[in-house]
Amino acid sequence: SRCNSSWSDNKFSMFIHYGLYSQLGGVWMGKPIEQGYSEQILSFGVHFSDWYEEVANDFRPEKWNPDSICNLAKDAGMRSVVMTAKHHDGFCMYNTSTTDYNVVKTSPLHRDPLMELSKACKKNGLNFGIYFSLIDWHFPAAMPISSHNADSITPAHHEYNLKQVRELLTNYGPVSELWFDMGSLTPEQSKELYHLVHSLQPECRVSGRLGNGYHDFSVMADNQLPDVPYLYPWQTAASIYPETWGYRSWQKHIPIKDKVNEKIRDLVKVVARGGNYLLNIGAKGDGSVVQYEQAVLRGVGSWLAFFGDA
Ligand code: FUL
Repeated sequence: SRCNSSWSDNKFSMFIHYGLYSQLGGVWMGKPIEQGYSEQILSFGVHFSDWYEEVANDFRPEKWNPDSICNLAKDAGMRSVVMTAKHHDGFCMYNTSTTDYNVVKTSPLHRDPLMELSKACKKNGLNFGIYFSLIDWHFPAAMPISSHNADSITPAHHEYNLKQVRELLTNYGPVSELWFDMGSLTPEQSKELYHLVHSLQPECRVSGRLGNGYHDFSVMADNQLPDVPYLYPWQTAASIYPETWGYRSWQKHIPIKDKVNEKIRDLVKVVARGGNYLLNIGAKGDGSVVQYEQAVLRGVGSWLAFFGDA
């Protein structure tokens, strides 16, 4: 597959996990849920109960401010921003005609966080990318759920994914990367999605987690840092704390300077081996960014501005 130099130039990028789970912040029925990542609380804490849907009634992205998020990314020395359009919980953070289970429909504000971010990225000269979960714990035809992940993608679920990906690549401007995650697809399903992406946006880079070898760049395991260089385009996606990607209200923090040093070291390790480093923030339910995470990103950015001639 072709190598897009602009994607390879995105050495350091921002990942954003923002969805219904952000509203829960890792707490269910007053109890901190320690098992699993907080963005997967539907599986580990709520145990697939329909009650999770009701979280949508309280979900209001009133402090979602894509311009300030873009400023934070730029302060950090990042060149692109990749946001969760749909995570495993199936809740769409964008305007879709495929389901009413989407933020524009359910939230009283009727805002489209993904659209606002896409526009802000354009305005701020940043590339804009989209995370899309291939598994969906809400779509009925994706059932039964045999474990916390689906073992396969049913034909109806695949059609649903195709429709959603088509919307995302038609309505949200230029997308630098489509970060497919976690599917157990047949080779035909992977191939069809891969070609759909390129037919709609030839420059969009497809992540390795689409499966079956259909990708433009490979993705390491979560938070994995390789010891050797790779020539093929690749990326490490990392979270600020390995325990979670989604916002966790009870997360413990080590001193900021230690966390900044850790992330600078990881960034250098990845970039020196030829990879791209995608560092995550977990927005709160109202869309605001955790102070600690802002400080960490700005700390890395100050170091880059001082030492790096990026
Ligand atoms: C994983 C997902 O299962 C996590 O929830 C998270 O989104 C991470 C970036 O990818 O595979």
